[in-house]
Amino acid sequence: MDREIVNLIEEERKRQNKGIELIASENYPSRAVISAQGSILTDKYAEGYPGRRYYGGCEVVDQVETLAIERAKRLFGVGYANVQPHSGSQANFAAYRAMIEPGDRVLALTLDDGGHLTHGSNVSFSGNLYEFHFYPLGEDGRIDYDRLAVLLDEVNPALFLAGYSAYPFEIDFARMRRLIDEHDARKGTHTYFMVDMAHIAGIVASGLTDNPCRYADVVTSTTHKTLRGPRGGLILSNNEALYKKLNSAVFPYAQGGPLEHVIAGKAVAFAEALHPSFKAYMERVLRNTYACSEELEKLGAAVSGTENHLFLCNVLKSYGITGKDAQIRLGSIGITVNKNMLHADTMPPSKASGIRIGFAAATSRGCDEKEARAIARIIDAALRTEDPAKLEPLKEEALSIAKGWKDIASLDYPSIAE
Ligand code: DSN
Repeated sequence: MDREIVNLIEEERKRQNKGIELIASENYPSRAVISAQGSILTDKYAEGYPGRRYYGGCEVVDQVETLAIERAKRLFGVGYANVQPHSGSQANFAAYRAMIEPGDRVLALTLDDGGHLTHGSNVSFSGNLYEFHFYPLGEDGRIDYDRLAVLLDEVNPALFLAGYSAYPFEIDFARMRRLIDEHDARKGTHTYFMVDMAHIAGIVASGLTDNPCRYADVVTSTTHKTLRGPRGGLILSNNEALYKKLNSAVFPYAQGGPLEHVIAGKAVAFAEALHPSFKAYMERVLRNTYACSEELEKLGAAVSGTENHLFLCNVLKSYGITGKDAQIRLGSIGITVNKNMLHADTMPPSKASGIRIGFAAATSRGCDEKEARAIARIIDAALRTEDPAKLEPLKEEALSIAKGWKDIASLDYPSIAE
């Protein structure tokens, strides 16, 4: 046994259990997911797809991957699912490859407003391979659909991209589809529509928000955020003309051997998300997020408001400290958040004016609305003081809330596979 690593895993388990996790992109998968992911399926090479592999001995992993594909298709109501992407970034890489050529124009959300590195940042492949143009949020922090219509005509992109990392409101995918169709009709063009639903995949799966697969040519996702599976990526589509292109964009273009142990974890998570109790979990996530946001607002904080699992708080405006300092202060009392750029932020990304707060993880451990409101009061009090004597009781209160929740290594969720 590798004592050093075992000890570090134990240390991390204690850290996760001890505190309150509010990073909006994190969650706690079930023991069933972790056990599938930590299984001997990691031993098997299986380049290719079920029934069409480059190695012998794939009879069993073919069944694993087929189960994952079929469950993903059922969960999201699509004709095509590729469960092989190792991450959301690789899913996006393959999705672009299937639809557009290097140098093509893409219209995506401004990165500071909540886009992702793979949505056109110059430090990622996306900004290098493609010509990204950006749409900003409106002054109210929401998507300005009228401006989108204008920008579609101005930029004339080959691909329009929606789906964000820090957007707290519902996205009107149907309206985006209409805008793209109207633009194409006006200009005699064809624009692909892609949605990266990594953050909201669990909300989509539970039917609590509109399903982008109904409107987009390709939908990419991660499997670990609100969806609560293993770390990994996913590509979905109802555009039959793209199925083969998407497969070959993942393998052999972007990746070699699929991680069948992770794919098994994805299959387990999809079966859990297909269980009716998953919707109740997502409803609790939304209620907790709203409760925390509302309580902070009552206390005078400048929050974005929320219609999903996350919200933003302008800590510079509310408390006169940067997002970075707020992240450090809250970390010191056992609450983990991340600093976040805000619309038209005047701070550099390394400091940022805001923090992002999400409740997918805390809710998995048992957080309720009363606790979400108590957490808001602790956050507000902690961001108003630097005095260690005042922070200490807040830390005790935060840790005692987390102590009442389930141990992260003992989480089991109902599944349709049982
Ligand atoms: N790192 C993820 C997030 O925190 O939103 C995006 O990939």
